Amino acid sequence: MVLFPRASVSRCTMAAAPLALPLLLVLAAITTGCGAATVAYNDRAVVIDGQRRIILSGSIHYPRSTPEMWPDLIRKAKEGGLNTIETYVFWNGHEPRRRQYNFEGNYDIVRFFKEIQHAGMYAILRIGPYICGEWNYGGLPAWLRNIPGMQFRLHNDPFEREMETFTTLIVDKMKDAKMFAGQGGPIILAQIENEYGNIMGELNNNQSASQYIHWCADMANKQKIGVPWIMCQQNHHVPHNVINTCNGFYCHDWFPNRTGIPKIWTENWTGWFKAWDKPDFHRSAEDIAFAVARFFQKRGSVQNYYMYHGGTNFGRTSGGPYITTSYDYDAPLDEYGNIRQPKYGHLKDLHNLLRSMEKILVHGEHNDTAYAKNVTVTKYTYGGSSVCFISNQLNDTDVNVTLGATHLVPAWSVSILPDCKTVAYNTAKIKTQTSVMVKKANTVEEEPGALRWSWMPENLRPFMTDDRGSFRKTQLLDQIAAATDQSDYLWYRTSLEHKGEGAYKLYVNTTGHEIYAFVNGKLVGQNHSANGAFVFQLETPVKLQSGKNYISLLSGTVGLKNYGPLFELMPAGIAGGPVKLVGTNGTDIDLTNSSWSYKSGLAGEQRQIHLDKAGHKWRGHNSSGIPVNRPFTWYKTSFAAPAGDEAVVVDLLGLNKGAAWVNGHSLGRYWPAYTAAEMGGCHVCDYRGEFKAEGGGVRCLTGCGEPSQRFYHVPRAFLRAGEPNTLVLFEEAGGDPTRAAFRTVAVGAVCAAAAEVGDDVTLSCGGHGRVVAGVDVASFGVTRGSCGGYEGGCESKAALKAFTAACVGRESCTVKHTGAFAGAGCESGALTVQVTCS
Ligand SMILES: *[C@@H]1O[C@H](CO)[C@@H](O)[C@H](O)[C@H]1NC(C)=O
Ligand SMILES: *[C@@H]1O[C@H](CO)[C@@H](O)[C@H](O)[C@H]1NC(C)=O
Ligand SMILES: *[C@@H]1O[C@H](CO)[C@@H](O)[C@H](O)[C@H]1NC(C)=O
Ligand SMILES: *[C@@H]1O[C@H](CO)[C@@H](O)[C@H](O)[C@H]1NC(C)=O
Ligand SMILES: *[C@@H]1O[C@H](CO)[C@@H](O)[C@H](O)[C@H]1NC(C)=O
Ligand SMILES: *[C@@H]1O[C@H](CO)[C@@H](O)[C@H](O)[C@H]1NC(C)=O
Ligand SMILES: *[C@@H]1O[C@H](CO)[C@@H](O)[C@H](O)[C@H]1NC(C)=O
Ligand SMILES: *[C@@H]1O[C@H](CO)[C@@H](O)[C@H](O)[C@H]1NC(C)=O
Ligand SMILES: *[C@@H]1O[C@H](CO)[C@@H](O)[C@H](O)[C@H]1NC(C)=O
Ligand SMILES: *[C@@H]1O[C@H](CO)[C@@H](O)[C@H](O)[C@H]1NC(C)=O
Ligand SMILES: *[C@@H]1O[C@H](CO)[C@@H](O)[C@H](O)[C@H]1NC(C)=O
Ligand SMILES: CC(=O)N[C@H]1CO[C@H](CO)[C@@H](O)[C@@H]1O
Repeated sequence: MVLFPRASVSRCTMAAAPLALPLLLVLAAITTGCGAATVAYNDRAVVIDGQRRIILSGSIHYPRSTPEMWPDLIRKAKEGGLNTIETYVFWNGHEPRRRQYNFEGNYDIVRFFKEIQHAGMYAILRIGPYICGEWNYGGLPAWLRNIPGMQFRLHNDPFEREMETFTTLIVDKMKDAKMFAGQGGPIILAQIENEYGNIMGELNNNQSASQYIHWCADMANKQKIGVPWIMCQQNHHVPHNVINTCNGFYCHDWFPNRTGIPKIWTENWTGWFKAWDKPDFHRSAEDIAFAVARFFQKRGSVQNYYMYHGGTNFGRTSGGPYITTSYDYDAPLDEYGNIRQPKYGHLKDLHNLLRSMEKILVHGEHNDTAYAKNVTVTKYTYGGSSVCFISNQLNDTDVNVTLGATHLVPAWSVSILPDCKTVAYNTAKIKTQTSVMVKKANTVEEEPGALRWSWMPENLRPFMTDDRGSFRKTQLLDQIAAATDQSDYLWYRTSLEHKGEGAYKLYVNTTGHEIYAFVNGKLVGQNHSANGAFVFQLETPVKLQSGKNYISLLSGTVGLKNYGPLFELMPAGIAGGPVKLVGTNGTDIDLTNSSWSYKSGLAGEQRQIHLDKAGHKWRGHNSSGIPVNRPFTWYKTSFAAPAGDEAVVVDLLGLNKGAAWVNGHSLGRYWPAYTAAEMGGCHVCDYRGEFKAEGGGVRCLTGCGEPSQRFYHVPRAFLRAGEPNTLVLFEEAGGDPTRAAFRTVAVGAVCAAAAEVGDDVTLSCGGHGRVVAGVDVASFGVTRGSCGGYEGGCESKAALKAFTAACVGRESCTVKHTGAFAGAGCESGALTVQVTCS
């Protein structure tokens, strides 16, 4: 129900004069014509054009999708009940080399904000420019480290100068495009720095850190953007001229540090990111809805989902250390932009309800009453109307609460009563369908083995014997210092004279993330670090020949460190070694201070083999096929784009580790040979109780013991319809590409339940021309299995017949649960239906 008409904010309203609103700190008074909006705030809300607003925002990171996907993602966010889109700004993507900028393609940030504006939504610009974000180097360009005197994120001229230059560049771009609210644009809030509070704590709040955070706030305010600046997770030493905000899984018990500012939740984690050694994290729709409802129950008014769409780490400079190429995040929109049900729909229902109560929530008098231990009733009253929340924070006990009538509030849930009498929403009662997505083959051509491959060896020779490195040093250098992150790979080579033949153990002490060792051109060993264990060693037996011997080491990174105080001091590669040949009889040869020759990147990277240019000599198929399980091999195939408009993925099971490109566009790193760990949370899933991403309380994990990422997103924009497309792989560790296959992502099974007679059951195959092929289950008391594999309970012939008649052959259908469905012998109550789409 709607108690007040939705605040009709005219984007043409002129700014109210500050004096007319004495309680408001009016930050923007830019009234440059039609469309300009003022943005201010008070202790309850962000105030836009004099109206207190609820901000329901979702993070969508523009480089993690393609510009072609943006309008659809933003539209789905809006239809999901959001009114704001938030993004970080990705400095190292925009300035890969100093003063050489990239604002093209998926880095076209202005185009992204214009799409938000076209959709009629607000935007939050989180410049950082340090962003963490599970992004390579936390968003900072690696070249920063080569500037003398550089200390990241502390009070020093070199860092502050570069940070100000970049921040100003972004602000100016946004001003030029008239993207700030005062100019008629969508941006209502901007962020400087990111989660610095944690870092300050770890640095014992030292003076440089404190000066730096105040410098950040002053520098930001100097930019005169006309909208408030926020700082997230900065609970102490908060500069007076910014708003501090909360990040976390729950923020209801958090309040800002000073009065007069609203309660803003910048990162409400919808799930969790994935590392190469980890299974998939899932945050249930019930728990995230609980967290959001609790936040609004406790005076929250600005909340952002991190992430609303996670997306993909395309390109080697996207993903942070050990982060998978998929950045799905278990978000309401999946990696490919499909609606994830029931999470999306369950939150949409909540958003629509909260927005219908906007006026009361942001103006109302409020009263919290402890009904019982951990059971709280909150009443907001404004203009003679009231809305109520009942929260039950007990994690294992349902409670009956009398308010108007008696309401059963399940454990770990919040009920919302827009009239303080009837429950319109309970966070634990999901009415939305569950959709199970499948990866399907469309044509014979997409069956494994159908692709024809050619191949090419990576040319290792130059780094095996002769001396054609870029430079030499009698020291083992860190990879970032030596090569400024221009490639994942850095070659180190040295030589030594040996009298007679000798058997040794080659010992290399190195850091994130992998190492290959060659002696006299022959691969003798490899190793990689386990996630978390950054330092690791390679120990492998080697034989030296009489005379000159060459030791060639290839070090590789999988995303650079992105977090922690002084993370620029964290090395990558064989920083300082030692590298030794350990003799069998105690005679060691220490090579640490030998003359080392360096070369960044692979020969194939320099030759841009991924672009499949003329002149590259690919070797074709012969009767015995192509070499498989051969390290350092390039593979190429051509394929037809799958028909239709569903998302496309490539299944790389059988490959080991490397990188993939389609028509020259990077799909990111692949590593299907990495198996996700078995963890405690693999086999338990209960939404009740605090969600955790670490330690004992982890649950609801899937994909345990399976390849941590098998499918890789191929955006439609990378493909050409009606002509051959090229897939190029660089297989570093040795794998078999012949099993690779293209798939499309579609709704497979759909399930929904009706708790009571009279409830509507709506099922949808999600568009793209998919229709219900059959009704598999329509029964009472289903308890075993999950959607897609329900083992029916007590089957209702009447329900089966009704759903078959209404749904089969249709894209979507709605059937009312009637008393007639409960047949002989079947318990009445919850009815569960499962259909298959095709
Ligand atoms: C603050 O910490 C940084 C980094 O450890 C250090 O360089 C600096 O000397 C410290 N400053 C003070 C005043 O302790
Ligand atoms: C913020 O709150 C904490 C205690 O919760 C306090 O230590 C700190 O001084 C407060 N004020 C500022 C401006 O940080
Ligand atoms: C809050 O609600 C309780 C229970 O209805 C009532 O006893 C109390 O007087 C209210 N407090 C205020 C300040 O309105
Ligand atoms: C009550 O809620 C608090 C805060 O979430 C929690 O720490 C505590 O364990 C809860 N108590 C019970 C009995 O569930
Ligand atoms: C709540 O009340 C209903 C109706 O009186 C009763 O059947 C049910 O057992 C109660 N549940 C709890 C958890 O107290
Ligand atoms: C191995 O390298 C790391 C990182 O440079 C260093 O901290 C550690 O001391 C080294 N270990 C040995 C045994 O030298
Ligand atoms: C690889 O590194 C791990 C961890 O340092 C070590 O336990 C293992 O022995 C190493 N394997 C080889 C072949 O060096
Ligand atoms: C063993 O030690 C002797 C002398 O200490 C040395 O000459 C010989 O080369 C060593 N053998 C190996 C296999 O390292
Ligand atoms: C290598 O050089 C460093 C710095 O000069 C020195 O501290 C170290 O002892 C040397 N190591 C060996 C094995 O000579
Ligand atoms: C066929 O290709 C394989 C693998 O590259 C190679 O080992 C073999 O020599 C080739 N055979 C012919 C007849 O060219
Ligand atoms: C439920 O809460 C209790 C008391 O706070 C706690 O000991 C227990 O671990 C919680 N259970 C879950 C599943 O979170
Ligand atoms: C980085 C961060 O904010 N972490 C917090 C996330 O939320 C959990 C649970 O609320 C906290 O324990 C973390 O400290």
